[in-house]
Amino acid sequence: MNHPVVSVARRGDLAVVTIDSPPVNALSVNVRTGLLTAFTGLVGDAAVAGVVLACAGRTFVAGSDIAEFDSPVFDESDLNDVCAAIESLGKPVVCALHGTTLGGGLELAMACHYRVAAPNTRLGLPEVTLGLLPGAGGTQRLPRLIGVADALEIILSGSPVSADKAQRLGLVDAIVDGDGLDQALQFTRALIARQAPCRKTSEIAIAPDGGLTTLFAGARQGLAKKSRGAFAPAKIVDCLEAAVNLPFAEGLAVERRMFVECMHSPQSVALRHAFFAERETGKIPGLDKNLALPAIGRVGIVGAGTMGGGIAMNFLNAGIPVVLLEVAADALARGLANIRKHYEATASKGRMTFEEVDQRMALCRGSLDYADFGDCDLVIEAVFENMDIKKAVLARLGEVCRPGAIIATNTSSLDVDELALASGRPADVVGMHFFSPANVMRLLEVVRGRETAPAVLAAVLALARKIRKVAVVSGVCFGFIGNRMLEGYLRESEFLLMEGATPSQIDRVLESFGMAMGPCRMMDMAGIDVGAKVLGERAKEGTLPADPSYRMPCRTLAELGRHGQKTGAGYYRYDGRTPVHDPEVDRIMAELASRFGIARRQEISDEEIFERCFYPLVNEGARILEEGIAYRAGDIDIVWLNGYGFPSVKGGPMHAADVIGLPRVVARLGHYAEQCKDRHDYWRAADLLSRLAAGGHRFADA
Ligand code: T1G
Repeated sequence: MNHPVVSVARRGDLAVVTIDSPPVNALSVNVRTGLLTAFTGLVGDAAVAGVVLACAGRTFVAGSDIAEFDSPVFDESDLNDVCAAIESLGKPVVCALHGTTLGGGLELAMACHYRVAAPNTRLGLPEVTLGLLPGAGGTQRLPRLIGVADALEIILSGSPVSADKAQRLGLVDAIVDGDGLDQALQFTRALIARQAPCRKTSEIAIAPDGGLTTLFAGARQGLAKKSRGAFAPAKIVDCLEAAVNLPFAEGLAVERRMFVECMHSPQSVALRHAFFAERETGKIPGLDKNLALPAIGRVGIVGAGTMGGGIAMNFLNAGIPVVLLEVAADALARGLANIRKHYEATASKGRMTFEEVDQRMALCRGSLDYADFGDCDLVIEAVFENMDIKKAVLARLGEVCRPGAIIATNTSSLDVDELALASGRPADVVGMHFFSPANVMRLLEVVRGRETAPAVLAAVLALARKIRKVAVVSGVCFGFIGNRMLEGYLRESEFLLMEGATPSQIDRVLESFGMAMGPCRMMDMAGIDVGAKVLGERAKEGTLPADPSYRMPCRTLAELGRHGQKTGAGYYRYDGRTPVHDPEVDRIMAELASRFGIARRQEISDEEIFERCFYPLVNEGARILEEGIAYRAGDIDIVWLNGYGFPSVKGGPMHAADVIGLPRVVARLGHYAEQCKDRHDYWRAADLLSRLAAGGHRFADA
């Protein structure tokens, strides 16, 4: 009996149950019902001595179908029933694993009696990264197979393990080369030949261990410190404890109950939103998926400073040779030495070998001559953030780069169209805005210029995946998506300082919301002088609001040499890397307030601080959407989740605003427009936002 996504075939006295549901064989309702039908069909089949469960395509099951969690079909059939049908089949079931065996896929595998894996298989239970926990027996079967401590670590980290490690732990019985299905069939025949038992994982006893109480207590303490208010991890510990203290069926019931709690939690809804939003960022409306893309096999970088060096490492890590150019030999030597120092630090922590350090450095060629870019497929400029300097570099690149080579600018705010014109070949130009530290931060804003050729855009998006970046496409405007939205957030944090709030109060409010760092600590880390310089450029261009008090705290602190951590003082004074409140800053803010006639207040509520920092950010996001600078609200969320330390359990600013409710956002914008006697349109709601709120819609619907 054949099923659309699950088929049963016979290989002599063995049956092969194959799942074929691209792209990742997710356990959709179709797959679950297909499996249940297949295994219940095999129960009484005396001609079948054993079963192999396998998947077609690039991977064994990579989990339950996440898209179903918000739909009624999710309850149509329970994966636990499938697992029970497999485990109690009464003849050996062996599963053949390959690719990424994750979540419900690993739970399915653990319900089988034996597991064989291809050498590069990755096995894991990443549910916690979605604000969930393994909901089909994973928290009950894994500790029975590999022990409680290792199970706790794997489930709390959500990180997959290699086939080798899985075999060492006892999760995999054999690693097989070549045709995995053939090997699994042979393995099954050998089991039958030696009348090996059907090992039911649910019946494996967990060895009593006095140390488990300490283990669970330690895990809970650890979570209190580092899980930053995440909901699911604590439930995971509860489930593991249930596995130790309760019979399997009761433990499974505890797990089910807690799984459903997690699934309905706002945190999991937000994390699932981010999962799919991240996968949408690469889908560009109107961009032909079958475009012939220029190959990028060698990359040039202009500037070996902090950004240039970090950018170079992304390509070296991906095995792509780099030509790193500087204007002077000492600057070049310094740049190369910095890259080597980074790698050696990583090697000394055991995260790479010193041999690999040499291999990566061997791919990096230093240069003082633009002509060396002649055989590069892509050249990225990462020089000083100044229009004239960058224009000169783009013009030079326009001359030396071969026809068809891509020219990219790492500007974080300047007009990419103007720079593209300077190259003389604007169709070959695109913005690639990396975030510091560029070798660590996953986000890459790809700026599509007016004349950027579709193949250039598509090639850079494909390259971004290769260097493990999350690429989000932005149109051309000041600050693109992220930095443009940051303006309103920083503007209000600085007005609040002049009105009497302290840096630590403002940072505490945003950090308790979940931001990795509040605005004042962030500015101190990024460098107040850097922010002031951009404001200075904009003042020269006349693009600042006609408000003399606009971001004066930043400009004033920079003038006073208080550049932040790097000068030991900014919004805070620094004792080493520890920020300490500095009354001198209060004095400066009070002085600015009197200069600009800004009323100081004794009490400013946490709610006001949060709303005045967060809502302008959302409002600017709405403007970015209505102008078509960003394609989707989800893209904006991915920018903030991967580039600005926005709390993942909140799903990004646009998702968080949808949860708060757009009518409330509009109402509060109106409230502060009145309270702040808004003479500069700071608080005028974006048309799109007003329209969505009035229509009862969400950004997700825009
Ligand atoms: N459900 C639905 N769609 C999925 C999916 C899933 N589990 N995994 C991937 N996709 C889609 C994805 O949206 C994309 O679609 C395409 O597959 C390729 O994915 C009860 C509750 C497997 C490592 O968390 O980590 O099981 O954009 O672009 O980079 O306990 O996808 O092409 O239309 O990411 O090669 C647990 C999630 C679920 C794993 C492949 N499993 N997936 O990465 O491709 S919860 C996970 C991944 C669970 C049970 C519980 C990755 C990947 P489209 P991709 P990739």
